[in-house]
Amino acid sequence: MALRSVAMRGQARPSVSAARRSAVSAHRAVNVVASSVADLNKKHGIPGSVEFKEGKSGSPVVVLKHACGASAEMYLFGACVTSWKQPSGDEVLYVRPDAVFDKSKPISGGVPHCFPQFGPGAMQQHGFARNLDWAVSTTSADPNPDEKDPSVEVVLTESDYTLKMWPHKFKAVYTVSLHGEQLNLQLRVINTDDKPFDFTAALHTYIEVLEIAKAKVTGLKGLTYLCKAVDPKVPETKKEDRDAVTFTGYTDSVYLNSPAHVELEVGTGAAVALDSTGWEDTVVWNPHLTMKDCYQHFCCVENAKFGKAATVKPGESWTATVTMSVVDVSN
Ligand code: TA6
Repeated sequence: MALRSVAMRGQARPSVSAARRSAVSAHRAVNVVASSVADLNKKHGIPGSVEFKEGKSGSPVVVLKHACGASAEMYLFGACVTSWKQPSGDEVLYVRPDAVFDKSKPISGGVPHCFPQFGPGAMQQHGFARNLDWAVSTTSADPNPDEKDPSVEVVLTESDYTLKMWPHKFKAVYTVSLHGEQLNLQLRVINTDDKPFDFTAALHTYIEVLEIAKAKVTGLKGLTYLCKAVDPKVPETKKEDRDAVTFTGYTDSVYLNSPAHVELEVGTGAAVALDSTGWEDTVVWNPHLTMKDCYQHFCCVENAKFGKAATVKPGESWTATVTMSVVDVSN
């Protein structure tokens, strides 16, 4: 079931349903790569809150369940969040019909990572983080309404494969948690090397819309943006003069220095709000007729660090967060 029904019932709300919580309290910190779902559950599972299962093509998935009824799922391959459901069962994210889960390529949908390069460049498109297995380091949950919620932390570090593309030692720590109905995503990149490094990055978030002609992105008026619609390697610089960005053709725009709060209206009276820190830019992408069978059903609104690359000195880190909430914009 899609998000489309949320606002129709007038149930969209950004707040936490604290009264219905009864989560199991636990906290585990183990830095071991578990090889099977059973091992993952034994080492990191918190019954009722954080559970592991076999996803498509047998690929391990971590499932977060909040006592309010919200849930999220993330494949460890690519640390790709592929599902975020409201207590009503409405799905917020979108996974493309051509997505594959056998690790032969990145998962096309949900929230794939672009790291340590966003877009085309010296290495493969969008870097390597989306096509590698991330390791579970910590899971937690807490019964207290205003404290911790179901959460999983996964890590990615350098390997021979990454060093060939990007000659730097690093630790990327990604924390996914549910705060009631909200989805919280935090990425921390630590320089474990002895020289500074630069990177660009994004969370390439696919959100389901009722139909693309009804979708609107607000909060971007007045911003300078890089229009990549003609040639992504040679973007045109433009100024956004629309109150709301709408979709009438192929759209691939990087809005520079965007505000912390951006909303995507999905066409039903509901919107997905993205409140971020650390991510300085916002990318809006819809493939239009280049993906005839699915472009009508989603829009990507991506928190990015692209206009100015992040620079991290040895022993230091860079952190960015986004909180995603469903809000009612029907009035
Ligand atoms: O974020 C927008 C974008 O960079 C587009 O240029 C388009 O290529 C899209 O990502 C999808 O990239 P992918 O490599 O996942 O097909």
